[in-house]
Amino acid sequence: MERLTRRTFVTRALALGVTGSLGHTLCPPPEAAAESARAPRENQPIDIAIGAYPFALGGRVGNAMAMNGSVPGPVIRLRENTEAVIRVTNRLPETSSIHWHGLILPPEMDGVPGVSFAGIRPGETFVYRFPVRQSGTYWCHSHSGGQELLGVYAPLVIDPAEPEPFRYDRDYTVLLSDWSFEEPARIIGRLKTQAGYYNYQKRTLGDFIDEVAAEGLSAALRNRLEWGAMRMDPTDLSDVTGSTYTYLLNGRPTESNWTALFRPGERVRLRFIDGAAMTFFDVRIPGLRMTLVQADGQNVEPVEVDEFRIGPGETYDVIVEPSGDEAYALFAESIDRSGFVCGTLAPREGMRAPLPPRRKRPLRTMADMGMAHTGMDEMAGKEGMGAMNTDSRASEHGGGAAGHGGAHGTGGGGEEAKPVPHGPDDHGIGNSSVPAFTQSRLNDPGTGLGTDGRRVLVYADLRSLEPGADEREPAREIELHITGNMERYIWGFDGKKYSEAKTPIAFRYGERLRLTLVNDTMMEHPIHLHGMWMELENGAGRHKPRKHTVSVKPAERLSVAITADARGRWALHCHLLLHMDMGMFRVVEVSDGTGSPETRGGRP
Ligand SMILES: [Cu+2]
Repeated sequence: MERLTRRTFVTRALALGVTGSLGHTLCPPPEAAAESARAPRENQPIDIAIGAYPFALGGRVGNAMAMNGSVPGPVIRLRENTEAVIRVTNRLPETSSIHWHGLILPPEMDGVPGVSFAGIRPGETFVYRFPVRQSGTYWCHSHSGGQELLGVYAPLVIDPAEPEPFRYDRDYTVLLSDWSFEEPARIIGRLKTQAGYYNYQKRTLGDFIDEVAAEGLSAALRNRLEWGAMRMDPTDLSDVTGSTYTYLLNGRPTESNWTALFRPGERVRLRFIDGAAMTFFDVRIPGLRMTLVQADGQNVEPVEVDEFRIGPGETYDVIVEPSGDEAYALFAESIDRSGFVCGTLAPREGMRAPLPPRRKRPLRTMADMGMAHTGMDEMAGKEGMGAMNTDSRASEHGGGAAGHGGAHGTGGGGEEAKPVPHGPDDHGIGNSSVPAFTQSRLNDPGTGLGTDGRRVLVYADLRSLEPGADEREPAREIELHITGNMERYIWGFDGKKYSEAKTPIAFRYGERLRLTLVNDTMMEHPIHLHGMWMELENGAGRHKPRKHTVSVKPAERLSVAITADARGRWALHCHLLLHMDMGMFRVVEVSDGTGSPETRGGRP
């Protein structure tokens, strides 16, 4: 069997007229699909090779790893209600794997070494074979060591069997990621030695003088002392920042201007994927409203937004209607404002929109610190309280948010959300800070967003288009605390790294349960569950949005309902790659009966 080289798949993609201006797409039926009316053949295998790859960027060449010789790998395009057959050959000198992020499939096809399969040894080919029972925008990536960080990731698009409930004239995948010339182990080493190593944006003496001028000496001092007492820095928004990262859009930096073409008046679907190892992005297209139609591949009631924050692992599909002979910036800024990547939406190649002005680095707020009750009033107004201004924002914009923005529930499944005091367990050495209170932040666009008049997506906006299939109220609740010790750079759940967790988290097959995630840390964590959907309890009633990755804000408490409908062992982890690697990882075991599945742990 011929392995697809870059040239052959570019040629095929062009022949098919498929997406992306680079156009490298892997479809199962390249020949059959040319006669587009025909249903794709089911067993036409897709071939993927994972190998070392020299990645050129800004005059330097890095040692990347890649799928079929490109970062990201080619778009993999499947069709709902077919069987996927994907042959993955490992040409690296180490064990590798591909995980199909967001796909519901048998556990042995999920691709997590040590959890549900052995991994793919050097030189071996592993054949993934699974029924495709869903549609939408997803992605795939290696689940072995730092391979994902080094480039082993690709968009995955599943075309639906039935027509979609929205219309568009063309679509593009827009995969955002981060690239560093530093080796993953070196980055971890630096973070272990000095937590704020990559934070070059610390508050300076000049900032302090400004604060004294604005607030008076005692307020400025008190503010510094509070942060100092927690050994935290309010400018710490990301572990790894633009000081080492170049941010990429479909593998391209801003300078190379990745461009999506449109004809004026067309409806363009943009499939945004955050495939970064460590970066949350704030995404906007100045001059265009975006109509969000899917979240994590699932149809949602359309929401109009100017901007959305996307965490590693999440996907959002939006439709835009550019008009005129004008270029628009596809602008994705890192959460800490230390960098950005910009592509272009234009009627012709070679055009470029002006770069939007950069925004100020935000500071963490009292809500981020979990001091919701005690210090909120005095801090409001000086730190740009995200949580405080969302109500005015929602009513100002009306429509989407106002309709359902007020009714959010969490933890108690729809009861009025109140800040919840942290329990007596401080989770030990694995957890360096314990917020006094955690609370729902489903109406909060997040640190640094929501104060400039833009309509920013909040989780409370998301409503599944179809009502959920399982109407049962969860019969039990599992509370899991997201914990970390930034100084030692260890991360975990309930104060324990994965290596210290004695047993898997046990789900009973068929049960309906509530997983409540409590973020004790001062960072956002995108929590990803394999094998089953998480239905976000955001006040949408039967229309809870289904997500595979849920971003939990600092000092936030949120709940998801889960139907444990997939037997086997599944990963549950933070999708910040270094957090996962440093211990924020668990195995969930779904089994029959009432017994807890003891001591069958295993390392990924
Ligand atoms: Cu994390």
